Amino acid sequence: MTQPIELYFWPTPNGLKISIALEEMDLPYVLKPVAIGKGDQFKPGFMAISPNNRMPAIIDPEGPGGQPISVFESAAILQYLGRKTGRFYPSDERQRIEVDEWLIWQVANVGPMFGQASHFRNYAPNLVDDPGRIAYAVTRYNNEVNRLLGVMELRLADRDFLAGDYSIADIATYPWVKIAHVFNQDMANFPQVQAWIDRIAARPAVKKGAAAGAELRRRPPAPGSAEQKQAAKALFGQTATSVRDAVKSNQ
Ligand SMILES: N[C@@H](CCC(=O)N[C@@H](CS)C(=O)NCC(=O)O)C(=O)O
Repeated sequence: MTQPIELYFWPTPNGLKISIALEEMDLPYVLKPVAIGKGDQFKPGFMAISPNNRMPAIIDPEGPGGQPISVFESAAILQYLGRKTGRFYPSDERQRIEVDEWLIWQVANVGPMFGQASHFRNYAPNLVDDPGRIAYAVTRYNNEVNRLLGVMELRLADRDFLAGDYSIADIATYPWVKIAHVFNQDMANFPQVQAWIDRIAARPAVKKGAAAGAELRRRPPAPGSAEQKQAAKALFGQTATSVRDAVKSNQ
């Protein structure tokens, strides 16, 4: 019997990429929650498989040669799962390069820029004390979100998916882009992107994967609340020293 893949996960866009992929690929999996607002990402057991103290990560008990393997970084995980199953990741080299381009476009652009837009919108401490001071950052990252939606709008003008057939590039991009409206984006300006979102959202496996860990999900904590302070302590102001200390205190 196939042993389930362990998915180290929290229900954020980066985590949901992998639950969606596992559903699409019909691979059995178990969720291993990593409560990033509480500092689980610094636990030595997790750091051993994800040394950048970020989720998602996976352990596949039946990796290459039938032996266990761990993988961190969502793009590496998606490529691994695509190669393992032969699904949503073409084997033809030209088609594969196109998928890689858009997959890496996602992890190098969409994730970081949407992530920073979310940070300054939901977490930056000056939001409470002095909202004017972070206006530049909010504008900067919302503009980047807007620019990236524009890139997608052009790309999708004459195709249904980012790179050939529906692929791991779409799976990686979907959980971030479907929440673009949160960053003051008017999706009426991006009809091709909205149609792409609707096309992907209608897939049964996407519905299932996007609901993974629903019981763990909460609204971003209110600015200034105790919960926000705990999350801010775990998540922000990380330095080499603070990460090393957090790992030590979890030993
Ligand atoms: N490039 C990474 C990004 C992963 C990432 O940023 N994960 C965030 C949650 S969305 C995280 O684990 N944060 C924990 C922390 O900041 O300490 C990937 O694509 O896997």
